[in-house]
Amino acid sequence: MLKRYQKNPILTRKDIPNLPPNLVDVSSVFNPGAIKFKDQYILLLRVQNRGRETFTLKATSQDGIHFKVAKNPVIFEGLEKIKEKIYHVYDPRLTMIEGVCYIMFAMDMDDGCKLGLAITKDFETFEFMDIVGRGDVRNGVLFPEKIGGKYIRLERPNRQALSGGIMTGTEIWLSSSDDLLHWKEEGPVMKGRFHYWDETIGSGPPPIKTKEGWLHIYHGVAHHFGSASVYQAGAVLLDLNDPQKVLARTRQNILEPRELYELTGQVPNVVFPSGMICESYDEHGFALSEAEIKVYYGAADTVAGLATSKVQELIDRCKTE
Ligand code: BMA
Repeated sequence: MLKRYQKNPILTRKDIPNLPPNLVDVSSVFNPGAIKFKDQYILLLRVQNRGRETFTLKATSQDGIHFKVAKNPVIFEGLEKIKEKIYHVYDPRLTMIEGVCYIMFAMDMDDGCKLGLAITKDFETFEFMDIVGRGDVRNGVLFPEKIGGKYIRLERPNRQALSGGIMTGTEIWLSSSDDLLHWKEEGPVMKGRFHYWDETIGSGPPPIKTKEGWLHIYHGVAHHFGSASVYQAGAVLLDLNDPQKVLARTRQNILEPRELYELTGQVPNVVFPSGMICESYDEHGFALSEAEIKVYYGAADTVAGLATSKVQELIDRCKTE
């Protein structure tokens, strides 16, 4: 189970510095990407102003709990080379591969949601690489190392229309690439389970490598409650050499909206994990089973929360019938 940090939420709109004209008394801060870099915890926050425009802000911390938010939004240099209109860049997922941080995010455009990729080596400058998922797709998440000589990512094609026309998805897929820019769909990894907690699904933070498999947290949405959708979190263990293969998956969720800040807000009933940091690895890059895991999540599309667990605890939870 994930345990909430007692003093949640860790970030609210009050933590976002005013920077006129765009950032003045903003509405919300949620769905942060997370990484540990040179002993600092770094979050990339999704911030919305009262025009419902989206900005990405960096926050840093020494302990992973108390964050200081930078005054200036992140600029993805090169984004302007995309000639089509980009409405929002959001929900960044951060993966470190050989010392470079890759940021994969969603981009709302006229013909649906795309995946964008940016890189940074210092968290001061951010370079936009390209659109790297051209169908309607969201929740793109890079693995921290190549598998079988290829870069690998999970993604969630949006092939299901909700009432109101919003596109979502019932399956998480795996894609592979030689250069991180051109991707080939390999096939589905897992499906939503109709009538239960995870009817539609999408990847959360990038997976972490454990001796028992890739440990991955995802979100599941229950749509069967009349007018309300409930966003929850679960976990899955994927095969180390063939991550398209699911070894175990939590039957019940490991975090669900219960606290007031998760139950009410811009979008009620939402916990949306987007960042995960494991505190210790062995010399071969495997997460230690006793290591603490910090999960950063958006709550009710309004604030950001922190919840923790241990590697082995989550693996055991995946295996529980
Ligand atoms: C999903 C995404 C997330 C959001 C969630 C709840 O489809 O748009 O960014 O947090 O819905 O509204």
